[in-house]
Amino acid sequence: FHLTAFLPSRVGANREVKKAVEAYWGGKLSADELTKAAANVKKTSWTSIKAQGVDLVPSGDFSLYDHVLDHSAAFGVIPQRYLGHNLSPLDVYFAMGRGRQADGVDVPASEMKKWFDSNYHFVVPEFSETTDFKLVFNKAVEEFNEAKAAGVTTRPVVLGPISFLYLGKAAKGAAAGFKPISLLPKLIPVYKQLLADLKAAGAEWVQIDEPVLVLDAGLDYQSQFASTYAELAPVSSKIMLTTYYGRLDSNLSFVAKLPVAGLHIDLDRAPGQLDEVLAAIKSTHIVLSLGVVSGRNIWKNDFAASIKLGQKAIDVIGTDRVVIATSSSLLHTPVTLAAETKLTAEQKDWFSFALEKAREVAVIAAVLSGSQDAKVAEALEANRVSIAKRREFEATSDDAVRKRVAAITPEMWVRKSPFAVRREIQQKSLNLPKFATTTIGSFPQTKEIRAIRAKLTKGEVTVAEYDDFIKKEIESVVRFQEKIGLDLLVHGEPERNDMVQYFGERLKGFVFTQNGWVQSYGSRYVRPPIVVSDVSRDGPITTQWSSYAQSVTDKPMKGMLTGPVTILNWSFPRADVSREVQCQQLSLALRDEVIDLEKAGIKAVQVDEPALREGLPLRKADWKEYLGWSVSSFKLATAGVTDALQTHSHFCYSDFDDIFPSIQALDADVISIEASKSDLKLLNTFKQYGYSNQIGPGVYDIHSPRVPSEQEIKDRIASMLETLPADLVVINPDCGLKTRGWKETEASLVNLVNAARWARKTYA
Ligand code: THG
Ligand code: ZN
Repeated sequence: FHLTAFLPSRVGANREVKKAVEAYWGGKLSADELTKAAANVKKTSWTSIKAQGVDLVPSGDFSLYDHVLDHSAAFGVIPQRYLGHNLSPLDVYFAMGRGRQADGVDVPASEMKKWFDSNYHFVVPEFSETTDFKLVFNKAVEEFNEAKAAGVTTRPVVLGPISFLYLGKAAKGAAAGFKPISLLPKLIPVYKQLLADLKAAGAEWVQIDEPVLVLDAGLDYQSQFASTYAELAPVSSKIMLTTYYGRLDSNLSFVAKLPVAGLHIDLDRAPGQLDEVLAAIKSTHIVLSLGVVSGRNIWKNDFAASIKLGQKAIDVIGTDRVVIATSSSLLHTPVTLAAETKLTAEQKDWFSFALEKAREVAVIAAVLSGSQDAKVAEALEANRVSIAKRREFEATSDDAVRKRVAAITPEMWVRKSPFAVRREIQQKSLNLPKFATTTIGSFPQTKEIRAIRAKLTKGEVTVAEYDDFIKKEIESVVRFQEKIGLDLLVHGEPERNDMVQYFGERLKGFVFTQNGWVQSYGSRYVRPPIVVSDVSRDGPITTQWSSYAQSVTDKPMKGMLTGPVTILNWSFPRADVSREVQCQQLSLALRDEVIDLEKAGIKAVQVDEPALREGLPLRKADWKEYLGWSVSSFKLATAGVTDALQTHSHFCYSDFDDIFPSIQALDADVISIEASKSDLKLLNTFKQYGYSNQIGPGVYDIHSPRVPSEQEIKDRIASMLETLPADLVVINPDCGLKTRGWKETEASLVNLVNAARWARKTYA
């Protein structure tokens, strides 16, 4: 009887990998020292999962940057632009992830995309008809051996060939109509080699992840799945074909016939699929791995419910064919609750982070297998008590908030006048030039800013001292923007840690961790707030900073808020109330904030919704419902003001083709979108549908330290204007600048302002 927790061994309880990687980039750690730091983290991770009682410990999921990038590097899928610079393989790898601009080398980063419906980004592989694969190194084998040497026999994890190709894109120079999946016949031999080596190294099982199987698109690859796994299975260790984040649905019919030894399903997101999966595999020999412990949230597992699911499976296919697991990789949850000292005992009792989840898997499995000892019985009883207490807490509610949500009417979603009317009124009030320049909101979060915030947390400076520092910082950011000639200014957000955490901390209904870091991309981490009860606002949150910023300049100042959908999608939501209702509660709080900003004399307010797109359900059948409540939540937050207030919104990942009508329906006066890396192709969508409001497609990529030249930006504006009407275009970078240094920020924005001036003359 087996049990597993996909605990990613890549983080370290104290973000050791982040620190080591950044030290390596900064020249403070050698490549060898980086490898050693990584080895320590892996070892700790493997041994600590094993110590929780898990027997199928994963390996191979470690990454210095991103696991999809690891596969690209291992298979030699390296775009030409990263080669020939005399860089070590490690530096080529990092250059692909984050770009490189040093010692005469100047290459931008590869595109990043959101990993399914999560807040994690992967580096998009680039394929063309000339792509050849070779096994440059076998990370799966190396880490299997590494774990073995550390005393842990693991079940290696590899991303499956079909999902790997699915996640990639056609490279710029690829032939017209080229589809990455056409490379499958060339890729299979390399996977065969990888898997055969793994088998030879002694791996009994291998976990092959094919998350594409929870998408509608999975069905397109039906025949490829059959032929690929028919080739892989004979040479491989036993394959645990792994799906997560959703239901197999119509893909189940062919998945159940694949020649694999095991199938993993997500019963957190899709508990309803258990019956049909059992029916489909009953007469096969397939072992079923039940993902009962959520890999996506932080709520304590309800053992009684999980045991019921497990028992149902055992009744149909027998104990020998059942594995208990987390629903997905634990990449999306913090490492351990043990590090949390500020949560109350009551709160702590509601949650499980990755290590605690590993223990939950072990307990559930012990109960189901009948190998229950006193310790397990105790854990079972403790869980019953905890779950009952949480239910009791959930029964309490904030009546004022509930009543306000119940009283929402559709009129509250709409602005007083249509865009064309608002636009004229706003033009008089803001007086912005054609091709107005602005930024997305944040400016570099310098060491000094982080240091003083840390001091405030520790009580080493007073609130007054901190506020003074922030004011000076705001003033200097304002002066900088005036100096280089930006038109619509921002205050730079020095007072904010993270755009979601900041609001969560100032709203009722949330709790926070001290060390609950979750990887966002590369070496960047976030600490998602946790929604635990009804959400409301006590009083203004941002007006003091925005009105201070406005008071030190004659140029218009843009207020800056995080939208309701994004706060919800980047938090851990509560499980007892629908996401729709949680979002409406957030919207009402933000609506009050937007109104307060207008009252304080702010003439433009940006309500960011970068997470709107990623929250889109994985199955098209579920889109309508989500888009219905998410769009109306945004509108509810932004429509409480007069026509004179210019609303802005920002979207980072602009795969909008499918949801265009919803973007239009938001009716923001101005939107800014990430378009610099997607080669502006999405602008065609805007043209095709005739987007009517103002729009600022990012003119350069801020996710890399590289400075775009003035000419590059001019070229971008010129190509933008091939599809967009000049009078709708706003000039801005593609995202906030908080991760950048001042030097590159200044150089880039000067180029941006000059390019906008050029556009004013050229397209007068
Ligand atoms: N906040 C949250 N999620 C996000 C973003 C965000 N997801 C998408 C996108 N933005 C990811 N971008 C970043 C950018 C910077 C950082 C994290 C995610 C970052 N993190 C600091 C670090 O890792 O050093 C820690 C932040 C802190 O000190 O609080 O800089 O903006 N929720
Ligand atoms: Zn962004």
